[in-house]
Amino acid sequence: MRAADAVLKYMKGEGVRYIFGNPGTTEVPFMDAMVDSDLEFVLCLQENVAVAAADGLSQATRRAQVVNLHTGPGVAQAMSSIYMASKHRAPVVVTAGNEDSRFAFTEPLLRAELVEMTRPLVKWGYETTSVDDVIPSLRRAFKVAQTPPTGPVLLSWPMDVLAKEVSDDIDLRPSDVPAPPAPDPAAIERIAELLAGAERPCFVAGDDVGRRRAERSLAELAEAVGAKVLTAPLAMQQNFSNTHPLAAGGVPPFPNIARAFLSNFDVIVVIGARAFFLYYYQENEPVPPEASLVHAHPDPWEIAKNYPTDVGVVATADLFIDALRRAIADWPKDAAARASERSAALMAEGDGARANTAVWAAAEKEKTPLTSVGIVATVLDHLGDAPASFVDESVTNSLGTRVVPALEDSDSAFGHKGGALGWGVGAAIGVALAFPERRIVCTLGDGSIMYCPQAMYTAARQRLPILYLVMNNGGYAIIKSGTRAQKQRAYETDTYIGMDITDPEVDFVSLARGLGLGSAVASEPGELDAAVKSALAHDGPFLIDCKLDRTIPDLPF
Ligand SMILES: Cc1ncc(C[n+]2csc(CCOP(=O)(O)OP(=O)(O)O)c2C)c(N)n1
Ligand SMILES: [Mg+2]
Repeated sequence: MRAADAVLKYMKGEGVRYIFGNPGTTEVPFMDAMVDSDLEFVLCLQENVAVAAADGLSQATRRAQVVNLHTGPGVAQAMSSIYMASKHRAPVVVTAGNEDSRFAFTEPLLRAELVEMTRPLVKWGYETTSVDDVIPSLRRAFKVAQTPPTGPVLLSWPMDVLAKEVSDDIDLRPSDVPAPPAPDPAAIERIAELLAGAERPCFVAGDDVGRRRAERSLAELAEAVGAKVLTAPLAMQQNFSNTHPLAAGGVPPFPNIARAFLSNFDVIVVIGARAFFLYYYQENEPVPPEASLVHAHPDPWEIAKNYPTDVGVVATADLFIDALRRAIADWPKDAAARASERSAALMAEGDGARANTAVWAAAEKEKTPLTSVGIVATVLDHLGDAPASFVDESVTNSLGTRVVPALEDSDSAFGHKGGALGWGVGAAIGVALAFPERRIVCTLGDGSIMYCPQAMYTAARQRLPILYLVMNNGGYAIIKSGTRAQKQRAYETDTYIGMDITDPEVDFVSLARGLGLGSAVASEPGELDAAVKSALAHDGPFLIDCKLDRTIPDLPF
């Protein structure tokens, strides 16, 4: 068989079902092999969409997923999503064709140094120049991508190499992904001791908690310790149930408020998050110096990177939490009694929180102009008990998607943390393919969706049940807010250059229709109600252009 046929067989053995991509001449051998493969090629009309969809699918399945791109142009086009995959630590295997190696030396049109181009963004990159290395390098790519700390990898395939023959008996077995090591028992003991003496401990849950599906185990740990659980700034997944009485919300990515949040605690245990991934410079450090900081992360680079750290542990979140739970089970009686008393008090304190959210959301539903909280609450009314996952890139309107729905596990919500907008429209495709029984609710800013609107074509082609909700506030509200906060010329003149999307307005209803979606506009609650009804009855994706208030929000810049 040809090397390209072997590649597809190998991928199938790794559990791959979809290949996201956009082909060119250098991918001809690969696409020819697709004819006889039972893997499904998901055509994306822009390469960022392909990588974002693979990113969403890899995060939702916790397995490596594959993209196939067109040499220099395709990889260059995909770069912002490769950047996002690296920030998300998403195990995406990026493959790309390259020029025929027999004349690559002459620097022809389709020759590109893909390994060089992507070097800062991937865990490992390799160009296969010998047909004998095609399968071994692919095997290594899957292993590297999936070994914690996980992340994207790149393979460059000169087209003549993939077209060559390999033996029909070639070994196509995948490698086992090495299990992460157990955390250092001495460090776990010290942490258990620190927590035994704590009066106001907290856990800060990062994306490794969701990635390793450790959110329930974390809840049991927090109940045993008597500790609130915050989620880390710019969380990707739902790393802790927002209905749990110990849930204390997300630490905002602004240092001043992050400090205000963390000042309530004397022992801060950060699990599987960067400490801390922030958005905007402010004078305060988020970590109060009088608190003890404990940090567990699978990547040793992250530990003690920025702040004095009392105990650091290299560990994935699940193994860390399990080890700490075992150590805490051995606490002396008096420490266990104090923790249990504190736990009961904190649980009682948090018990009523969801009821208040429901009252707030109900009031928001009645408002004209619409608000994001009201919009999400309306969608939830229509969804009832139907399973759903949320994918969010709605910037200043994210709060509604994370607070209003009951998000009880790490499959229920996905967000982005790299900052390169345009990810969400495509990522929703990957999440929808991972969870075919779920409705996907994808909330997007009117600015964000326009970086990659062509993702919607792929969603329509795959007939995915994605509800795209455009939070249309007429432009870049967050940048306006940040500019105004400088109190300089924009503030004095109330003029925001390059931040309005109003002249002309984008006609999202036509845009979506043109790409094969159902669509509707909603400016007030009655219209929204009718639009959501149509959306849920529609076979395939549907976009609602939700008209929001255009007042510039006051953000904590
Ligand atoms: C690829 C890319 N280009 C530019 C930016 C800078 N940027 C950050 S937020 C933002 C505005 C987002 O607007 P929108 O999605 O409508 O959300 P809103 O702020 O209005 O809530 C921009 C342009 C970015 N993050 N990514
Ligand atoms: Mg906007």
